[in-house]
Amino acid sequence: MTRTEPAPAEQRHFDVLVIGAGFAGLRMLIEMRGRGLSAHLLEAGSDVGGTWYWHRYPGARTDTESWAYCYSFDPQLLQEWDWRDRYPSQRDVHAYLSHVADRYDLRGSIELNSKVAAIVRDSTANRWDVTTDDGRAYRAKFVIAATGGIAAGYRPDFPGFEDFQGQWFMSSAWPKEPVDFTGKRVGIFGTGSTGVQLIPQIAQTAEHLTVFQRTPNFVIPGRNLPLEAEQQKAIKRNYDSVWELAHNQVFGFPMRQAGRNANDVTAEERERIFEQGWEKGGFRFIFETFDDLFVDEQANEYAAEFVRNKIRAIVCDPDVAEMLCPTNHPIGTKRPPIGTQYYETYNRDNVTLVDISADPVDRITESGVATTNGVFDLDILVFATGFKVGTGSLERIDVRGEGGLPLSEVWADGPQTLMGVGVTGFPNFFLVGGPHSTIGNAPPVAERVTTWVGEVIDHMAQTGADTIEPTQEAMDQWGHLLQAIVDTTLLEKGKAAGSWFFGANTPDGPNRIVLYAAGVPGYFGELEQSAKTGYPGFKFQ
Ligand code: NA7
Repeated sequence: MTRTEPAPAEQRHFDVLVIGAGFAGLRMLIEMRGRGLSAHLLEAGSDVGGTWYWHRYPGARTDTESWAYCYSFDPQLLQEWDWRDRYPSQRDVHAYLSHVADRYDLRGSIELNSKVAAIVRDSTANRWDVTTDDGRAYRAKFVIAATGGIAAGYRPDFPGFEDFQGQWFMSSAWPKEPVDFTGKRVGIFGTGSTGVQLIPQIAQTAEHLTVFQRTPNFVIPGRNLPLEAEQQKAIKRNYDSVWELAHNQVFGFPMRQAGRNANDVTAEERERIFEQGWEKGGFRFIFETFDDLFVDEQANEYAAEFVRNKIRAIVCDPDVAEMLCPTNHPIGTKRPPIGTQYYETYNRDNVTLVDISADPVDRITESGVATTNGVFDLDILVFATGFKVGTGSLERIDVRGEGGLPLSEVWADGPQTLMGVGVTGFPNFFLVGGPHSTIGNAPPVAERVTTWVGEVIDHMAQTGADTIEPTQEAMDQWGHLLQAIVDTTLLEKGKAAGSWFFGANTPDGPNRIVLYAAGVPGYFGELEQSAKTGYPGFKFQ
């Protein structure tokens, strides 16, 4: 019998291949086209959106105020797009990114349902060969990985998981059809930003919700509201100053520094200021109260105790309240979740909190979860258990640089990059929104990196350079700088509590800083300085 071999797939050639159609990838496609390059984008999902395509779990919403959670490059777009709420829902951000794809006529250059399997360097030809898991083949001079820093979902490997007979869901790959919790006994793992959004939503319809909490977090009320027409108009009139503020604020938010330290005011004044911040809600509680919360332990403890007292005031059962009070890390050293009716949810009769740090999970069973001291019968399990941060999304792809060197080998002990944009041994391979870029509001950061990449590609064209890659020495220095920055803050104290800032949230994580922690102005300054001074630390050939 003869077997018909499939015809080799036709290889399509581009100047630039972008991987991922989230905020970073779409903006990159616009940038590359604008600079006259042939650019093509491959996206694993069946629509654009990235995070805002996959994370469609109930309650999914940004923690950043809508008017700064968007692109700034087109003043017309800023004027024409209307945000409905203070914090846009997943649906609204997805609608925005879909609008962007249509508005700039990007869809013809985007292939959806295209899961990239391999990105392999052909050094002789100075090209990258990219293949999808269904055998489509591409070749490009530049590859830009816009695959997301918080994209590869992590599910703990509990013994017995495969025995579970009920339904289970991961927040990071939620089904398109709504999940009906009505009359169901639901268990959830994860009380980070995602769990905090999901828990109040599930509690509304489930017969019973059991929350398996390992570490309590400092949850700040978001105080989401519809945006009034007048407020929209005022923001649109002042967009220049919105971005001016955002680009100069540590997290990339349009907020001003408080201009005072917690130790410099009386106890009454401090309480009043914290109360005001709590009422304003969201990150304003952190950034508009006092400026020393991340650097002074005493100042941080004032804020932490203020939140604990709020928990004690909101949650009726004092034992449950104490279980919800974080004590093992300073506030902000793990990413604080922003919630809506989060603590109030624990006053419902159909919600039970289980402290699995005191009563650990023994195994998952056919009918639920067995802890050391209890058995919980459940119909549905939900995992909001975080991500393989930074490196996770690229680890799923077989990326091989010069001499066939796997990226997974270079990153075996954690990410190594220069400025979060390039890796030694991977010429003409850029990262955007990946590990080692700054902590902070993702869209402005993605935009800034995008223009840096666009400028450097132009610079190469002008100087006749064919390749760019960082030197090992420069990459090592960047790694040292990231640690030196952390040493000036309290952030290291979050590591032992499993902060994802260090990839310490997964058992095989790097346990060292995966982000530039000096924030947006410092990071933008590094990019600007690099461009102004001829890209030191990068080799051009
Ligand atoms: P996070 O913030 O990493 O939270 C993950 C949660 O899952 C957190 O409560 C973890 O507890 C919990 N977790 C992780 N592993 C386990 C195991 N093995 N058992 C029990 N519980 C576990 O992820 P999110 O999705 O909430 O948020 C990620 C970012 O997305 C967020 O910061 C925003 O930037 C947007 P732990 O605290 O580790 O004890």
